[in-house]
Amino acid sequence: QQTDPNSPIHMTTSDLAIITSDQRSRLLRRPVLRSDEMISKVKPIVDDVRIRGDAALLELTAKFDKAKLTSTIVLPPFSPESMQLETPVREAIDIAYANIRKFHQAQAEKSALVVETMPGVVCSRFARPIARVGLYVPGGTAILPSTALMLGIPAQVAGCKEIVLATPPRPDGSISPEVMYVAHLVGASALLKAGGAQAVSAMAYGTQTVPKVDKIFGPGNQWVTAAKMMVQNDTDALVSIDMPAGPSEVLVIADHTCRPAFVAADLLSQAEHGIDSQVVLIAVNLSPTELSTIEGEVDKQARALSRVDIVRQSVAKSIIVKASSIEEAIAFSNDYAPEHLILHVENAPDKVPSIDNAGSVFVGPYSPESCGDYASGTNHTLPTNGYARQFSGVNTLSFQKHITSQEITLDGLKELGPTVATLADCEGLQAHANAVRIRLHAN
Ligand code: HSO
Ligand code: ZN
Repeated sequence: QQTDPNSPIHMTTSDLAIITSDQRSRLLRRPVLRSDEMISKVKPIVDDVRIRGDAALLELTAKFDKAKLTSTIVLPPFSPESMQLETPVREAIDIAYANIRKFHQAQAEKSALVVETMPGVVCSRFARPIARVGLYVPGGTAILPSTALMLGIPAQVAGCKEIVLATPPRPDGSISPEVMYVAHLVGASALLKAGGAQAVSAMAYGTQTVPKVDKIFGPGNQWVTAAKMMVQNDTDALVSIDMPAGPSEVLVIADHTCRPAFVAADLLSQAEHGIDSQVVLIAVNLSPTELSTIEGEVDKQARALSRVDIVRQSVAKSIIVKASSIEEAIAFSNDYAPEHLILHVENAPDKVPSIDNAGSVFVGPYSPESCGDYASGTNHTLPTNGYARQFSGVNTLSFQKHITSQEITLDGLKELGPTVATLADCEGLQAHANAVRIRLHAN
C-alpha cells in the first residue's frame, strides 16, 4: 500500500459523550475475519499434507518458504552451532526463561482436589499433562523466540511428554539460533521446519516423520488460524487448539496523570506488530492540549521507528475514544475485551477489580506491555478479537486436562444410592437403577 511519508501519523478520535449507541458498537468491533473463506483456501493444503505426508510438506515448504529441504524434522540434541548467540542475547533469554518459568510453575496444581460430598462419597479431581503438544512459532516479518518461550515453558512445566516446535525455515533451510536455543531450553522433542497451514496439518495428522500431536498452540497469520480451526473440527485428527487467534491488540486508558511519551510508546509497540494491529486509546477527561501532546508523540516517535511503514498503516486504523470518567472508560474497555489493557491512570491498582474482560492487564506508568511480551513472567499468547470475554491466555493448565474420580464406600452407597435410583427411575433408565439396587440388596 502506497502512503505519503510526509502525512501525519495519527489516529481517529470519537467522543463517547456524543456518539450514538450504533457508533459505539462500531468502535467495539474488530475488522471482520473471513474465516469461511480462509478455511476453503487452506483446505487443499491441509488435505495435501494429510494425504501425502512428508512429500507434500517438503514441496509446500519449497513453495512458500523458498527452502529446499530433504527433511523437515530436527531431533535433539541440537547442535551447538545451530544455537550460537551473542552473550547479551543468551543472557536475556535466560532471564526471560527464569521469570516465565517461575510464574508458570506456580500455576501448576500440586495436589488433587478432594471433596467428601456425603459421608462415604469422596469425589476428586486431578490434572494430567496432555501427552503430545505442537507449538507454532510464526516466522514472517520478525523472528519470535519470545513466542517459543511463552508456549514451550508452560508445556515443559505441565509435563508434556512430546513437545513439537514448528516454525518456518529461512530460505537457506535454517532456523534462527534464538528459536533453536529456546527449543533446547524448553526440552522440545522435535523441531519442525515448516510454517503455515502445512505445519498445522503435519502436526494434526502426523506424517512419516512428523509426530502427531494432541493439541496445537500458538499465534499465526490467517492461514495458520484457519488451519487450526479446520483440524480441530475433524474428528479423524482428534486434535484441539488453544484459542482462535486474530491480530494483536492493545487498549490504553490514560488520564491527566499519564506521561504522554509513555502512552505513545505503548501504542506504537503494539502498532509495529503488523498493519492489522488494533490500537485503542481511551482518553479520560484529557484537555485538547494533553490529547494533542500524545498525538504529537505518536507522530514523532513513529517516524523514528524502523517499522514506520507498518506503523503508519496500523495507526491510521486505530482510534482515540474520549471518555468523561474512569468508570465510562472501563465500561468501554470491558465491552471491547482487549488482548492487552494498559492503565495509565491515577491509582491504577485500585481500578483492577473493575476489569472484567482483558487478556492481560498492565498496571501503572512503569508496566509497559513489552515487559509482558518478553520477560516479566506472564504469557503473551492471549485472546484477541473480543475473545477475552470467554478465553484465558495460554497458561500451564492449557497444557493439562483434568480427570475426576470417585470412591464410594458401602455406607456411602447406602446414603446416596436411593437418590440415584429415584433419578434413574424418573429418567426411565432401569439398568442405571439396577446398578445401585443390586449392590444394596447384596448387603
Ligand atoms: N505483543 C505480542 C507478542 C510479542 N511481542 C512477541 C513481541 N514479541 C502478542 O500480542
Ligand atoms: Zn508485542
